[in-house]
Amino acid sequence: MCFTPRHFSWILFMFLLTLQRVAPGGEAGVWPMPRKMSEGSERYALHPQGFSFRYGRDSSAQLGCSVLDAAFRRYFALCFPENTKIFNDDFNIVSFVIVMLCGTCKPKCLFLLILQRYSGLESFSQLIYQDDSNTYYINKTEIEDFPRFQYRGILLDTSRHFLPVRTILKTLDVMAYNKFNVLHWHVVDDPSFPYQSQSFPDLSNKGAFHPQSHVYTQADIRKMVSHARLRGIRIIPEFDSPGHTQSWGKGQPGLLTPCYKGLHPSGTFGPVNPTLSTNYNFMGRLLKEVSTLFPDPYIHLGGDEVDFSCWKSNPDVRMFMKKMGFGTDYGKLGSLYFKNMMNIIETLNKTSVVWQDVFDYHSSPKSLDVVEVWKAGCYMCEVRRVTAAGVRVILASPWYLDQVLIYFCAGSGTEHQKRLLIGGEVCLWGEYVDGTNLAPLLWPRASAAAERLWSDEAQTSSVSQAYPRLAAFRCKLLRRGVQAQPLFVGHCKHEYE
Ligand code: CP6
Repeated sequence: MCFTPRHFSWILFMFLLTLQRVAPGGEAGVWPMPRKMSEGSERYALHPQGFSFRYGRDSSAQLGCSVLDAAFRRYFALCFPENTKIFNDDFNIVSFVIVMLCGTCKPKCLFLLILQRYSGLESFSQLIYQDDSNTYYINKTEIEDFPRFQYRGILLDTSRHFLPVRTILKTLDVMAYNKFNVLHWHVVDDPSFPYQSQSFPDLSNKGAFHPQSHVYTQADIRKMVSHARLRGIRIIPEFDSPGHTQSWGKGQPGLLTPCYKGLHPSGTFGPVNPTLSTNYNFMGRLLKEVSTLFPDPYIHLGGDEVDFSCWKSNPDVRMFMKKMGFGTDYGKLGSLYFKNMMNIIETLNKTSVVWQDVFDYHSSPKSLDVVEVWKAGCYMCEVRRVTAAGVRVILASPWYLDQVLIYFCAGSGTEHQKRLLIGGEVCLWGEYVDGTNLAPLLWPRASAAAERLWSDEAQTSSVSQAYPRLAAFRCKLLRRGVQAQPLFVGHCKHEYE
């Protein structure tokens, strides 16, 4: 049996420690805070040469489970940053064993027990520290853990600026350190279309900042999806429409609505023209390609900030409105567009996510699958409105990183409504972000949201108690080569090099 990232079952990790006890003195701690953690004062020395992660005899996962085999290798290097070249898979080395679903232990063993859905390795790695002679230690610790929300995301925007593939891969690594499990990839938008489509190569040939150097090839995307999967992260692509589509128009003539000034076309274009069946055929073919490349069941359709004024100006659109009996309610035209888009998504056996705008202008909002709430103001009011309609919600409002408001009052409405709030995400929009500043903008600020999404609300609502823990976690990020920005005055034992 093996894991799939979406089906991490309850796993019992047991770390059997058989080394001699030494004096206490750790700087341990796990971010985001586990549900239950009791850290003993006895510490145990760890020797990389004599350490290995193992599958227990009774473990349901065994060697050959590629996700875990790869995780053991990565976490060995993360646990012992100065000994990354060593990796023991020689079964004669007797040292530490990860036993999954194992009930037996030799006498004199010590247990570090971590019970959670996944990422026990991450928690384990954060507990290891070094003394001044660089010996590795871990304190006797018991952890019981599971996430508060199933959806813990980060939005990256690759249209305002191109983000190099290696930057995205590195971000996926750091997301895993924070137990984030969704990358919401806002791939395309007005400024550029960096997705290289097999069926419609002109979209990126004409719509990307550069047709070769500033595009994501199908191979690039497969690499990202696989890198994410190994870390328990889903990638949800967003192809935002009908607004935010200026870059699409360059490679797909006829897609966008020609805007009019009086009786004549003004030469500018507005949202996707919702009156043409050819446009839905195009969208169907594009999204079919996208759905085979991204295995995740969700596809984000966007739908935010649709400016109706261009539709209003266009005589063909006005005639269509008349024919459909929509009057002057352009929300009905938006609804029609989304009904057609969601039919496409349904035939692809996918679930669609839309921005809250669609819920607000849609004539049958109950038919939506998942709504992402992003506007400021009383966003919990909006969450209640959406969940009252029986629709699932992802909350982004409190975590716009240009206006950080970290603490939100969850648990609003009936028990059923609470269950419909499936999680939240940090949005890092790309207007002022590229490969040079992404890491310090994200980390450790997104780490604060990670804790709201993972940990028990009551245990983690004090900013003053979170501060020293977050400062310590930020030092651990530096130690792993992440350019996380400082919280305030202070130092780390290992500064960024
Ligand atoms: N781009 C797209 C954006 C934003 C949205 N959609 C946005 C709006 C307001 C703020 C930040 C970002 N840049 N496509 C809204 C979801 Cl404050």
